[in-house]
Amino acid sequence: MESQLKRFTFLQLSDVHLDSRFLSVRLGLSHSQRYERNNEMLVSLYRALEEAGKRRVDAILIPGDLFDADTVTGPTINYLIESFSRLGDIPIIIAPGNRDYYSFASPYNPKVLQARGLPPWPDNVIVFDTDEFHTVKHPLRQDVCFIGRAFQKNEVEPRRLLNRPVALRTGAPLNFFVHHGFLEGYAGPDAEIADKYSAPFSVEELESQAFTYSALGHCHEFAEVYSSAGKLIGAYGGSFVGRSFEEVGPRLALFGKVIVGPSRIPECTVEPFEFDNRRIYVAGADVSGLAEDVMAEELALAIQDQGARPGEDIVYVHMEGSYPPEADKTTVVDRFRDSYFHVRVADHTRPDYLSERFDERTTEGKFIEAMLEYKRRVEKGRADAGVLEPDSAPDSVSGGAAEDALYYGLDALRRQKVDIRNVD
Ligand SMILES: [Mn+2]
Repeated sequence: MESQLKRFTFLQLSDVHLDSRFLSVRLGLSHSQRYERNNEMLVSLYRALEEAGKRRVDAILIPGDLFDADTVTGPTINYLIESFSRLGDIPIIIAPGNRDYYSFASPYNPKVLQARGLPPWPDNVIVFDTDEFHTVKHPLRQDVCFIGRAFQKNEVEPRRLLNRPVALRTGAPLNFFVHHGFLEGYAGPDAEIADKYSAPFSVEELESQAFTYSALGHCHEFAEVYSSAGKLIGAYGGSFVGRSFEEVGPRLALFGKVIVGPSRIPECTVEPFEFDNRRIYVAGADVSGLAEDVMAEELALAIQDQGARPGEDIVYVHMEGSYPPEADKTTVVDRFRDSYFHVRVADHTRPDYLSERFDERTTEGKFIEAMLEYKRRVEKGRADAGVLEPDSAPDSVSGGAAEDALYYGLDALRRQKVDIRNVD
């Protein structure tokens, strides 16, 4: 019977990265798009909090990287304070991550807010502020505790924090772990990013702890964590909004539910929920040998295949191949550019100059020969020096750069106009 069951519900969201600089660089958004996007991110967050309020969840769990501490603005903090205070007595539990780290200058610090002329965090906001694990009681529920810690700087945390039992000292039957760190075995697209391997832990280490459920942050793909017995013991919600081309498709927050039945063993479930109206998609096409209109069609199809929604989404198109030197590529992208919120093109195509015959006595012929020889020389020099990674010696000329120079030169000779390749 439902009356015999104990229920606990929550909203989990993390890795929102409000006001992160990153948004501007890779996506190539214009100033006004960036402004719009920043506002939309706040609105998406507001929508999530509103839904949590409507559902009367028992808590909101934020396992880190809510904002980027170094760039977050006063108005954004103010907006968070206002949005959180609208939730009344629903507790919001924050475990600061490496981006929203709790330093003496952190906006989480009440003294900083006071100094900046901002209102204090409302009473329902609970922020872990030391790098040791701490336990806090749910303000309204005797049977519930939260355990967490804070990053105190934006640095990799090398320690295995879960390799011994975290002391709960609660006596409460339901213990929620709110934690920012890297789960070994996580295989999302961001798993290989430098500095991701921070505060590492294994499933076994997590399972050995006495937590009912672990709300996890830091990894940017939604991922559930199961015990060896097949029970859900935690989850990453993933990044809350898409900010880069590694964060494609729907971005999620989680509504979670824990039910304790007659067996007294808690059963956890999470339901993903998408709040942001925009998604990022990546599409690519080889346009070799295609006429302009076919090229445009090919690219449009590649974008549609990924599931990008016209008018709403941000699309990254990767073009490769070679095309006839006389083709006018400039109008190709314009045909579908306005169909999406934003289209970013990485153009790795080349005019097909070298497939033509060239007379060795002409300026072009001599130039091509000299540049090909130059390319061979720098590549050999690099190989001799043991430089294998194309990007590892940015100060010296690479074979790729020599080839770029060759094509730019031919552009200039043939067409009196140089197409700078968009190399991201
Ligand atoms: Mn992080």
